[in-house]
Amino acid sequence: MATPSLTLRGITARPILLKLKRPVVARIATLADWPMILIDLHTEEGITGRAYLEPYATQSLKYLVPALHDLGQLLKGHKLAPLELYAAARRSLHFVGYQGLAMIAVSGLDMAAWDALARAAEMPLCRFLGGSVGPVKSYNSNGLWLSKPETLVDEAIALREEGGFAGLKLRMGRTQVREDLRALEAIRGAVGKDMALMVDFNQGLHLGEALQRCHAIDDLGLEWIEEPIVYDNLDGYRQLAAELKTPLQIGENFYGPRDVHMALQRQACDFIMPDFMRIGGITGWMRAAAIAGAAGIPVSTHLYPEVAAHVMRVTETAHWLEWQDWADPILQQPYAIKDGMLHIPERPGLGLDWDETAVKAHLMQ
Ligand code: SMN
Ligand code: MG
Repeated sequence: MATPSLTLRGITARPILLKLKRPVVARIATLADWPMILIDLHTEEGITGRAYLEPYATQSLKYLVPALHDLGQLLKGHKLAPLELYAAARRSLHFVGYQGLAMIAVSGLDMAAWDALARAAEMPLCRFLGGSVGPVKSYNSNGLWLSKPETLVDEAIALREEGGFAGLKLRMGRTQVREDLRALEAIRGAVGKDMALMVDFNQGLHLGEALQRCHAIDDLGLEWIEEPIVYDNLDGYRQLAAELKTPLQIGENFYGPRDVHMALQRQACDFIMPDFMRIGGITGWMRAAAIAGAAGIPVSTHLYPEVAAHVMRVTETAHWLEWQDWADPILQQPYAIKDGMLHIPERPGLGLDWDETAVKAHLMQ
């Protein structure tokens, strides 16, 4: 059957609020609630593209939901060509800036547009992008926040068992360096030396502290050290990357593919891990991945595991997918994890269909 050309009819964006099973407790913020925006992109042909955004701050829903509705209005009647929609949506918001909320809204539109096209073609998105359905290497990022070392042991084992994981991420940046070291030691003792351990400081340190603390963990065989300092201090990152043996990971705060280019030109990191709501959805990801691929830089993902799984199948230097099950409560069919691999379902597009009963229970008024 020929794939019909699609025409955008409008966007419905619904804000919901979930409770996290294991609250985010990071140096930079504590979050017990997990706000999400469910996007339905309607087409004249009756196909609906679906994607979600998870913008951390509940109050941001008040700005992002109308922005998505505005984009739907603005682009009504346009052919559903994601690269063209991306450009038009970016242009429409460039007076308020290319980054921040503007980019987050464009990213949501973009993911839903790609989903609609792949649904129309009746293919999983990874196949539509020229790849194949298959497993994607993942680490479990569902927990190990800044809690007491005693509780971390049980949690690390539970997290490993959630899907036979070979990688876990823990957050660092407790008041005292020795508390962080105790936490790391406890987790390493619990899960053994073959487990890949990533550590994330969530931008919590200034450069002086970062130099000390990163050197203090530099001989522990960690998979990477993530965001020790504020995300846009590229000179600081360059210094850290030059000094440390452990690979330095940044990128969840890159806004658009050009940020990848800038960070790599400045030699600010060894690895990158763009986030889908900031890098520009699937369009932004594909461009970012091309830049990293050309530079030989391994690429991991940040949040949005269901989207991540598809694009990692077509990413030249794919590294680790970050697994979180945080969207599972509102999905009809959550993705399956087995032997540390995320499995892409044989469903068209991203395969995200809302469990409307659960959505109703969490809808914000
Ligand atoms: C993170 C940041 C914000 C929300 C969830 C998780 C963290 C990560 O930096 O890399 O997972
Ligand atoms: Mg992080």
